[in-house]
Amino acid sequence: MNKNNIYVTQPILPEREKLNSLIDSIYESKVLTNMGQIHCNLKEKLKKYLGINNLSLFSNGTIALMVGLKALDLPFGSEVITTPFTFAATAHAISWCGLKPVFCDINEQTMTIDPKSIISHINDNTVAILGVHVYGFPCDVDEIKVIADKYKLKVIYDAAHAFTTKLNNQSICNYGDITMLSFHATKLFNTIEGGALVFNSEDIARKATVLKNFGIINEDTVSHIGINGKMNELQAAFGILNLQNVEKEKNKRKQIAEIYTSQLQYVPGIKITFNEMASNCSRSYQYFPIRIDQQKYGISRDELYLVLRKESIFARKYFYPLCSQFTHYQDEPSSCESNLPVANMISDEILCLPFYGKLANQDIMRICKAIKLSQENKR
Ligand code: T4K
Repeated sequence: MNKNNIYVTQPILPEREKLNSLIDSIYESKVLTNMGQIHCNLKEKLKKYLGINNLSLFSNGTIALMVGLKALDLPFGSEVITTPFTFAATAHAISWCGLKPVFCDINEQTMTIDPKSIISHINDNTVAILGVHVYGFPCDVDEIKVIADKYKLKVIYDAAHAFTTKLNNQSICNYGDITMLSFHATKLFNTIEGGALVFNSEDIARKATVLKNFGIINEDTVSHIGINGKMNELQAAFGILNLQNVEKEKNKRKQIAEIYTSQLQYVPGIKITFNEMASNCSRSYQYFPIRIDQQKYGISRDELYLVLRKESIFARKYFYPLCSQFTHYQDEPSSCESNLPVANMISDEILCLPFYGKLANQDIMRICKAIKLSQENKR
């Protein structure tokens, strides 16, 4: 990586001395994985941090999501309604579990799954709804609950971007049957790779915890077709230490978000998506997505992306292409453009700007200047 390049994110890292001391304890115990002491400590700390009762740690968010779906015992081949405006992992986890993702459209303000569109895709094969709290915008959890109760559907949330999101002063993980968190290096809170499931039922929590350990109950009994989804001790050590720095990182990102907003909110054709967030939600500070209205801005999102790259600024088009445009899904009836007008529009307009605590003020100003100049040059 070139030192002068500005990437979309940069991970927080534990202090070396503190990490060394945890590594010493791993060397001493010789326990490297299989739910050791550091793993158990992290689990308890996360439960406290999130204010929840049932949580299981995983080696990454994708495996967590797959195990979550498996734990719900959904019939093979049945349909799960989801959003196409997400990372590949969401739709792929559904497919890997032998289920069928059915894409519905999203709400223009929150960019999350649209309840009206969910209803229009429900049929006799529908068994679950998988919503994504994209960029930390909460899905319409109340409306989704009403729909799920009415049609007897399970609800799973992908909260990969929503570790610190709160709705009505409660963690967003309190909604749905299961919520998945990602602790990948690119996330606000990271364990290098890693993830978790949060459950509203102890029974499902117990089952998912067995599933992530090959389905092993004890030395004599293997009760399920499980997989290896365990978080190891080194990942957990990163987690214990990074958790101490999450609030600090979040506050720095808050300041950066304020600078971006003040610099860019009056640039014609630039929409700061977070200006649309409802007042009962608190932000996750995971990404800083803007939308580019080509008519008003003068150039397209793709052109701005290239202008920034020339300046060594590596913004990212999360999420373009849509999952519905991937080779494997593109021929599904629910993938056609007319079914997903809002998702297609936003996927062509979205750009996630570099966003991390160590982003220097002069770099933020450089990014804002490049965005303003591209617009002015088109006048
Ligand atoms: N659901 C949703 C909605 C998700 O967004 C994701 C993951 C998942 C599920 C699955 O969770 P996990 O199984 O990953 O736990 C990245 C991440 O790999 C992925 O975790 C994330 N979403 C997705 C949105 O972004 P890439 O291919 O864009 O990452 P990459 O390697 O290009 O990294 C972006 C930039 O971050 C780099 O240009 C530099 C910086 N970086 C990255 C890494 C990995 C670092 O500075 N250090 C690093 O170690 O996918």
